[in-house]
Amino acid sequence: GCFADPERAGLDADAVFDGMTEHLFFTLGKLAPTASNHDLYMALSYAVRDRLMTRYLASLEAIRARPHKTVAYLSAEFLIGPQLNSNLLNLGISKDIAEQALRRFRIESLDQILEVEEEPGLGNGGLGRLAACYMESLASLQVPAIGYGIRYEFGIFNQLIRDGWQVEVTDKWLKGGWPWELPQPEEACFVGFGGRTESYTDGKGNYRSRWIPSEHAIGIPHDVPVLGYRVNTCNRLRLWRADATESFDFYAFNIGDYYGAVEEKVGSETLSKVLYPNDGTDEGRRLRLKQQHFFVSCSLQDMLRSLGNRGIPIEEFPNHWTVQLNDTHPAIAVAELMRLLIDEHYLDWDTAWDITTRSVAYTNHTLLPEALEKWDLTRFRSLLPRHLELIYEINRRFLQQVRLRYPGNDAIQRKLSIIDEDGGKAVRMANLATIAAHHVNGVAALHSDLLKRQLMPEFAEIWPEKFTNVTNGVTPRRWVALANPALSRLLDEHVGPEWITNMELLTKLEERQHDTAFLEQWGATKLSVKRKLAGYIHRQTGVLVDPSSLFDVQVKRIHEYKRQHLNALQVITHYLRIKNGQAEGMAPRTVIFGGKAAPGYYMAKLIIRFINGIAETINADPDMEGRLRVVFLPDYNVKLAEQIYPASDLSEQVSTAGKEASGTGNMKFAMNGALTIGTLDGANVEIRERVGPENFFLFGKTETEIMELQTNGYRPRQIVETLPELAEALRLIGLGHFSNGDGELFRPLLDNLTGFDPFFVLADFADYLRAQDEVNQAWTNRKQWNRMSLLNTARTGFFSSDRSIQDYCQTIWKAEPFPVEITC
Ligand code: DL6
Repeated sequence: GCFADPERAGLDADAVFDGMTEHLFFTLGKLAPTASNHDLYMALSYAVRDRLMTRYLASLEAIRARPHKTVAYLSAEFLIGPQLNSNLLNLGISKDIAEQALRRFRIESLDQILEVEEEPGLGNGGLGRLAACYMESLASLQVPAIGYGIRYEFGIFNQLIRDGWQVEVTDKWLKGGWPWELPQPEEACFVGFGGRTESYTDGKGNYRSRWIPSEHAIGIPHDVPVLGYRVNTCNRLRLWRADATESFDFYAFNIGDYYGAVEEKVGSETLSKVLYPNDGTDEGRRLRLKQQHFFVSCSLQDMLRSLGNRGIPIEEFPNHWTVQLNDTHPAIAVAELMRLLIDEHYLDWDTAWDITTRSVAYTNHTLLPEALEKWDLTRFRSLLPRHLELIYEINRRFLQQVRLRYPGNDAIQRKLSIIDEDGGKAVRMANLATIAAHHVNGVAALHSDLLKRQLMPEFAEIWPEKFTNVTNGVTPRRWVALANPALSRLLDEHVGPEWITNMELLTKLEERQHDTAFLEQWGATKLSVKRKLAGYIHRQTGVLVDPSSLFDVQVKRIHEYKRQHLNALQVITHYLRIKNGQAEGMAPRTVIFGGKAAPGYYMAKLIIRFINGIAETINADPDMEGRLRVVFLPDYNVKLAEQIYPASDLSEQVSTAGKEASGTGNMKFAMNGALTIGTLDGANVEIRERVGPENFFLFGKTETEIMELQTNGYRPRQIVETLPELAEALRLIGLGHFSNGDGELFRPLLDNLTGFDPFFVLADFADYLRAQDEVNQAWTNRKQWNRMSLLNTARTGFFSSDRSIQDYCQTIWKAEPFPVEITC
């Protein structure tokens, strides 16, 4: 069939201009002469969206006409970032073409329009952003896929800094209208909650169970097209918005209970209201479980329906869908798929279990015990009574196997059981996911290894073939081509434009590692990008920074295990060396921090206050002029990240070994030519292996050494006694030097560090200072630095999400590319 409306498919400037003109008038009801930048952003976005539609519909039609296995990526978070520029790039509408069209509306640069775009903050951090990179790579590799998630009305909060403290502000990302979604009310799904279960005998005399929910919600899909890079494949992100089933409960309304009548409506609509702002902690809120079941149930119903619509027998499910659980947030899928197959499609247990276990795979993203989801049993039962019955049966059958394998070993049974019987009873979602999944993977080599050895040794013994690793990756389209056009031009020239879909080609850069002129060009390119960031820093914070100083950057969620406070302590030492005249040969530095703290995480918020206190003191001190600057950039998000990674010289990846599952920021920095100062944690290990140990500043205890320290008794106070620079830094903090004389403000942080230091900040401090001195040395030989920087870019092709997706396709999903043809 023909999908192209040639009028609306043209990619040249005239066609884009015509599209904009039409949308401005007919879609937005605006006249060109009075259109605001936001109007023009909307008009350009609609014009671009028109150009996605040909590919989007052709992709849907291709799958309908010729069934092919589709990846269903289930994730509570998709941190997709701004859409306009990415769609322009992937379509092949250059900046120049877009600007030719915009100039006819008196707009000189595309950046003016990109600036007004609101980004949907539908994720907390790494996990959500990974899902977005994977969706982009799936489309670019022409693998049919749907990302299933929630269309939160309010995404991750916006962060303001007031008096040095984080203040959270509601993220109203939809307020100006969001042009990238296509609501599909006709494909709505019903989801039940609460109520009870009952047994009955069906017409054939079979004994069955069913669920009578007490409450319902409707999920309305909102589809966001995800176009691959210069291909016809345009997949979608299907985000569910919760609606009430009835506007009013008419019975309650008639008896005069007006407020009671609107209660259920309001209750159902709050379901997709807000993203929980947690990263690395599990608050175990009832509404969160409700959200999870809501989007998972809608998504599975949608998958089953698509088989039905195409006349494919339900037993074929695993050949048409491969369902990836992005962490345990969608793990209820195991029980819900069983319920749908048994209760609603009348399959027997064994068939249903066979279908489920052949379809579902699980990715673990954290070993932190506080981040492993557990649901209080009573709460779980009251919300999902039928699911609990099914989970009990899954567990009973599984524990029978365990009993055969480990006769009389009660401890192993208790440990592997889906039901946690210690203390308050709870449902362990990671155990449920692991038992049902055909593959369980970690997200970096070290993490996958620790997953097997520490978190799940018994599961790994029972099912060694189930456990595997897929090291994370990031999309080079967004994180190099879009974010760093200056570097991209250089790569195009010296490697050829194919690097963008084949990052391994970047090794060709190594030929230039001794070419002085090229290294100078490399350094000049970085400097040009740093100038732009310096301008942004000045506009945002009022702090003037020198673009030729070393940009030393730590951006990520604020968490004790990520150790922003270790970095902050190092900054104080640097400051003291300058003050004490011991800073000879220390190069000027600009230390940049950014990141949000979970609103309920007191210590993380205090760390933000701490960094801002240090920044204030240092930036106000005339002795620091031209030598040291510290900035905390508020509201770290995808848009800001796109400005920061390309402008960084040094990437701070200083988490306690064994705590960061992978990290993905570390990859974005290295690709953009920043050198890493880091521990042997997460994907740092693999980055170092690839870029070469001589191009990486390693410090800190290994995961094994940390464990030993923990077992043998760790006394942080003793460390302070042996390190005068550290003692002096802590003493000044205690005196209120960084808090306007208030010696109490950072007391909890000091007590934490000198008392327990749960993340071994002080244990790694001396070695961190040593590595920072090495950084300083290396920076003074700029040619050598540029060479190291070039080698980082040249050797980090492995960390393209294209490689990760190819790994998933081959080892876990058994999914293949399915090129889409457009016939006219
Ligand atoms: O896999 C994506 C990302 C990793 O890069 C991070 O290392 C990891 O912390 C993050 N995990 C989560 C889950 N909750 N926690 N913590 O966000 O996943």
